[in-house]
Amino acid sequence: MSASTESKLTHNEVIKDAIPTLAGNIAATLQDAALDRFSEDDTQFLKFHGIYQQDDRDKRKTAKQFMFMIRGRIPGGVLSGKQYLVFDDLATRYGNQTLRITSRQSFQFHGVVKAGLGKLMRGINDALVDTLAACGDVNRNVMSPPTPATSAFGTEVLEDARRVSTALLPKTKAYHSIWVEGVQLNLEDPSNKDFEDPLYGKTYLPRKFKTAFAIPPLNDTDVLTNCLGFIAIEENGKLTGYNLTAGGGLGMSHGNAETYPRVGDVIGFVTPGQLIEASRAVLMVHRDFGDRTNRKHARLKYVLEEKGVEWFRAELAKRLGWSLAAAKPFRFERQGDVFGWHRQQDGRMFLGLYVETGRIKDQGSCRLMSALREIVGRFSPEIRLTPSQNLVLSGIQPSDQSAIDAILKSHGIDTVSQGTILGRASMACPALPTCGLALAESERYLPGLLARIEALLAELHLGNQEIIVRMTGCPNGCARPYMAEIGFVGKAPGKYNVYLGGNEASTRLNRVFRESVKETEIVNELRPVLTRFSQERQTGERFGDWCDRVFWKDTVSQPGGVSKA
Ligand code: SRM
Ligand code: SF4
Repeated sequence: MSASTESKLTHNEVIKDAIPTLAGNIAATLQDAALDRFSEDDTQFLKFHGIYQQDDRDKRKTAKQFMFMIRGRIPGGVLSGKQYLVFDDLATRYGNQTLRITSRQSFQFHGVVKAGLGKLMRGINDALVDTLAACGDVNRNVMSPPTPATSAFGTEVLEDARRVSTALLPKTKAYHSIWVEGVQLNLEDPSNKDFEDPLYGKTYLPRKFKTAFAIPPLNDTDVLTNCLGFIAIEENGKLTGYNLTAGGGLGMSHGNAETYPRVGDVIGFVTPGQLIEASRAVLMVHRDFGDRTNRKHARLKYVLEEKGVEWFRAELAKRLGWSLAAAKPFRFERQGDVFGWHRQQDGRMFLGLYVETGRIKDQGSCRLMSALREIVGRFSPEIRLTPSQNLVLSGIQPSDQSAIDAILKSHGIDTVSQGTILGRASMACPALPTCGLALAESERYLPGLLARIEALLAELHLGNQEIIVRMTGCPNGCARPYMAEIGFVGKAPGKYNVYLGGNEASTRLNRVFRESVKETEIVNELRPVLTRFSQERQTGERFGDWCDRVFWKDTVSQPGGVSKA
């Protein structure tokens, strides 16, 4: 690195270069009971270990109360019953007595204080799950279709997702040393002293990297919003390979036109045998061409947008020594989860459970956390977390169905009518009080807002109309609001930008409709548009498609962008 390049690099680049093991001073701080938090630099390293230092924002006015969010690496979102019970126990003992299903099929623990951090991390690893690379400038949790009945080759796709997840893991021994052995990484050992990751190099990626698999016609993983996507291709009832997509991503910043959400491009076709090599090559293009001087402009999507698809194909071919075959035809029709009881390919049953805003908890008469503990303890189903923050219990014997229904019923959950029509198709990010970046409420606010929108829809005789609604507390896009039929993006306390026009297949970005709308005005702003929709829609037409066909026809608002009107 020359001195001039170095001076332009972000601080994250400088510290990764200085400590490529990612060990920082974490082990020493962990053992120092007098400290309630880690240093600024160590908080950056902690992310690579799946840990975020946060503080309770509800309590900021009195004093900063530090706490930790821990995110699992759970490829495809699949856990055994035993592993689930460990997660439940750890959340109860060291967290805030809830488990948060994430929009990438993982679990997050919230509210863990430093004294409990080491024990919680040890517990996760003892259950043969880990949190390595759940956050940080590396490949994150790999998504795979969660529904056991999706297709005959769902298991093959899950195995491929797990292979890719393993192949793209960083190789530092710091994670094992700190969290499993409970000791500082031994820097006398030359393999640690001179460590450089064989795939990522010393400075890892310029930014996070995300990978997902999907099996058409279902796009339940929102595959096109990922840096790297694999769309399963079936020929004569067999999985022959995948169309590789690249350059999707959603994060943006308010008022910064150089940042924007982007739908990935279809690059070409790979066989299952070429999957790992191709994944590594895409990651290396990000490693070598991503912007290391500006973290807001560092995602792979900007490389694709600025250098173009043809350049990207050629760059991949250069690294692979072969060119990707032409992409095969495919078609996405819908996203979303399957709820209630269904038969699996193997004759056993699975149960899709709606989890409001992804939060497994006991609250009032709805005691989902206790119900799951009892069901998993007795019947040991497999647990599958969905990319829409819901849950599937799978591998259940048909004879156990009624007992499971009875347990859920006694905990206030009816498996036949779960949630509301909007609730089931919605997502919200955690936002306040845990997220340090939140500008407005999301998880705590969306359910009440949905009830008000549902009342409006009933008034307009649209009560049976599913509309995909997603909300985030800031423009980073964690609940993928830019793909929703109605997206709410936090702008300031009590204010949201409103987006309209995503589609059911999640292949189209929506557009900004109104900016900085006050909470109290949201329903009033939606009323005229939904009224027109009720009057002008074609038979069976969805709200997002109507917006795209009619409402946005004469507008200058750009997909995913900010209105120029
Ligand atoms: Fe996210 C940062 C939560 C999926 C884009 N995200 C954060 C942090 C860690 C805040 C922070 O950096 O301090 C949030 C923690 C909140 C909390 O208290 O728990 C957070 N993101 C989440 C989760 C839990 C939201 C959810 O409702 O489930 C999701 C965890 C997924 C997982 O298991 O790995 C989550 N985040 C996403 C997604 C959706 C996806 O990946 O499919 C996106 C948009 C897609 C993308 O990456 O482009 C997303 N999160 C971001 C960004 C913007 C990145 C960018 O390119 O600009 C940030 C901010 C950052 O990285 O600096 C962010
Ligand atoms: Fe936090 Fe913003 Fe992500 Fe919501 S979208 S979790 S507020 S970073």
